Amino acid sequence: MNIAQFVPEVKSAAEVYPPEAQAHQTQRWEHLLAKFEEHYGQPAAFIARAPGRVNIIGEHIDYMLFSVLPMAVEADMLLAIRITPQSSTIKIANVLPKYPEREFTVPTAGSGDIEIDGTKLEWSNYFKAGYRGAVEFLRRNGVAEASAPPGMEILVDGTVPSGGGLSSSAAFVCASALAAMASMGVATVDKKELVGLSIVSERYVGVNSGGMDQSASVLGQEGSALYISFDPELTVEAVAFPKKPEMVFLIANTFKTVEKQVTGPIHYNLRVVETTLAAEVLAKMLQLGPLPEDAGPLGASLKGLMGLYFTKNPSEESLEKRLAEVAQIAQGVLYKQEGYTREEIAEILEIPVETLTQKYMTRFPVRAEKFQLQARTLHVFNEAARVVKMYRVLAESSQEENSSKEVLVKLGELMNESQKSCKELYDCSCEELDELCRLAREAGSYGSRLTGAGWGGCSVHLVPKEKAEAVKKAWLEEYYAKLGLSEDKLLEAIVESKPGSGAVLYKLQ
Ligand code: NG1
Ligand code: MG
Repeated sequence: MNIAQFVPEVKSAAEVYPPEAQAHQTQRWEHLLAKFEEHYGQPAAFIARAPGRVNIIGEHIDYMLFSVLPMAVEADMLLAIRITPQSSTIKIANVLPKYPEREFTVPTAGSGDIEIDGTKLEWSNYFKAGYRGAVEFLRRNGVAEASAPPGMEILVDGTVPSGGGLSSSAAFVCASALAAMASMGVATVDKKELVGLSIVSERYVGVNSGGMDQSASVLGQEGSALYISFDPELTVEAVAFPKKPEMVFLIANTFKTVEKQVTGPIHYNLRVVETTLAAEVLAKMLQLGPLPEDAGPLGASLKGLMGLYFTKNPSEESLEKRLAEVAQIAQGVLYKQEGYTREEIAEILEIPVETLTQKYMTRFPVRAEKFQLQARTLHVFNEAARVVKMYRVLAESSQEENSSKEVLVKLGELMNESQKSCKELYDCSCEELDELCRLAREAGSYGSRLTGAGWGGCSVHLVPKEKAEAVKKAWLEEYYAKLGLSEDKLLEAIVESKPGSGAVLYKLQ
């Protein structure tokens, strides 16, 4: 399916959430609007809303342009907004006092970009990033208001845990871009444009992000997971999980938070560099010629490499088989299991080390002695194949009224294999995530894995409905009890998640 949809304007909170959540969410929206008026002395004119997401399978492959299978969740970021045309100041506050109120001046066409220091952990950076992306987008498209945008007053209420793997960052960036557009008089926003500009925006915050989170947040559909592809263009297909036998997705937070702004150089941004360099090294060693340059966050991608390989070596095999073939080739070519130094990579690519550093490690710096090209590449190709397998199993089982338990077992196995690969090949799990997965499986989960970037944050579990209580009990007694959590925090620990709808703009009369 191609995306030619616009972000809808809704008339009430109730339109956005599943029936059982509507009463509670309506109260939350009303509370936000009341707080807004109390804080700024005038009523708000809009609410921009964008949800978090949970990734079911396809981890760390979006930035290599392979398809992923996430779903939007109910937890979201709400921005209540008033436009202040007489002022050139944007004020942004949060219902949670731990996020202090901030103020900055709107950028006019001559005044340069809004400054964002991506090396600092500052909550309003995410707003600024989405805002800046929207301004740049509108200027490119000749929207007059974008050369001198009006001031705004904003109050934020978010229920997506931060640093928790449910992508509070993308939810915040997408909602902010939407808010910015509303302030500049843009009533209808093409979803695909919003996704595209939000991906670029998130990179202003210092993370060399892929496109999964922003796509899921904007394109979410109630009741469906999303099969999202990025190449050759962004497409999304709704996929349903079997209704029978009954199953639930449980999300369990490790409460180990990871802030990518801080750990990027040894975790997330480093993985983007490793996989990009793996694509370059493979292209060189296999004498495939130059890779397509405009694709991944740093240019080359493993999907681009694979495309080039099969252009030169045409194959009639299925996508899974072709992925297995390139994985096998990569294993042989990138044979150094201890990893590659900068010098070794520069030599293979026949460029000076300085050029290598400048091209791949300057805008998003990384710290590493050795680059693990083989292990990372194997994860990417195999994980991409698991996504395709899951998609096929789901497409086949959705034809049937009653699918069998074996279908759920198969889906669970794919999730378990994904976790193993994230841990062993991608090195992005941690003890806490492993422990939550182990406890869940022992209590009856079919499939358990980390979700999002990993190294902490949340885990996701496919659990037969009748085992859900047992799994929760095991976590509470054997994991959460040790953390000494407050009651509030404990309530946030485990979420039973249903696929939710995507970003919207709520216009008050
Ligand atoms: P989280 O950790 O949820 O922000 C990140 C990336 C995704 C994707 C996953 C790993 C950002 C904004 N998001 O998700 O694009 O690469 O890690 O699959 O960086
Ligand atoms: Mg994030």
